[in-house]
Amino acid sequence: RRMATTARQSLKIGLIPADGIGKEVIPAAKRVLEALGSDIPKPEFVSLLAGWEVFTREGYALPDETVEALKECDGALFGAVSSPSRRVTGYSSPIVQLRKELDLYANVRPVTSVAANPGDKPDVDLVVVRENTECLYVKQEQLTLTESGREARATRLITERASRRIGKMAFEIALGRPRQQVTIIHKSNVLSVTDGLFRETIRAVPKLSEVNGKYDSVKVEEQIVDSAVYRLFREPEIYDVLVAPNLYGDILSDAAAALVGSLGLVPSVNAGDNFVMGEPVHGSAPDIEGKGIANPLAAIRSAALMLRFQGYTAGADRIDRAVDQVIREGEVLTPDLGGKSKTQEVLDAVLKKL
Ligand code: GGG
Repeated sequence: RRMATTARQSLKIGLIPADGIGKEVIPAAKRVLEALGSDIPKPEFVSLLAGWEVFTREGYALPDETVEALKECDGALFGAVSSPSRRVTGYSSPIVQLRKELDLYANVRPVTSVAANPGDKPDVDLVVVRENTECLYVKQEQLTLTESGREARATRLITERASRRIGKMAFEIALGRPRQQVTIIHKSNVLSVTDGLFRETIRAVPKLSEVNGKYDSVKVEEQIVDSAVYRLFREPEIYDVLVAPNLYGDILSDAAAALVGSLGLVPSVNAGDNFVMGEPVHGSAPDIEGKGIANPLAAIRSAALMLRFQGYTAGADRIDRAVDQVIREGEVLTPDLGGKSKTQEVLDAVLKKL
């Protein structure tokens, strides 16, 4: 999927490392973009703030200046955020808010293993297309006190509009892949109204008049979410593109990362119709923060995926090939992959392969 790119002199990229190891892996991704030379317009970086640490210092997790500056950028890279599990007055997850503010309605998460030889078919090669703006992440939760104790409720929003656009994104991505298959993930045997609408709307996408038969070659399957997780672990090769509501997509893509060795390898982009923000799937990993051993490959691959969405295929291919070579050789790997190398050493190895 490519955004329309006009020939430009420079590429303005907002960098939001946010919390924890985000501050270690985003500079690595920046360094790789800088090393691409003429494969992309000269990158110009804008450092921006967001996250829990900013909140504890300033009282807000997503400064208005960050959102305004992003609107002037051609793309962005986000690191990771450490929201607390308890409710904190005045705090709201900046990544969830950013996706809404910029209408980045799709979170696209390719999960691909590296084949033993270049050109061989990888054992795992799937893409989770996660709806990014709705479901339980609308964060409408209420706590009430009843005669029998506290009662918590959450609203789960599924709209036809959001389901249709994420469906179109999934079909579009499937169209560019050899298997051309979309699996709709839902639980409409229990949640027949919300998941029922999601499933029905996506099934109807290929028949939309404006689609004009474009997706007729794409095979449509569906799977109940719990059985999808089971089959993902037993026979990942059955999947190509999985399209899911926000919460199922979040969980499924982290689970799928286990199939390729580490969460530290899985990239994503938050994509809208006019803007794309790369983001490693992993979180802020406070247990390893500051040790210099965070795996930078997911962030580096997220930079490649951002470029791919922007239409800079040559630059994206170069990064992906370099990362694959480093993984395939297996000599310079961080501890999450069983290695002993530092973030900087992995970055240096990628730069050498570029
Ligand atoms: N880069 C992905 C990431 O930050 N994951 C952690 C996450 O999703 N956190 C949600 C939050 O803290 O608000």
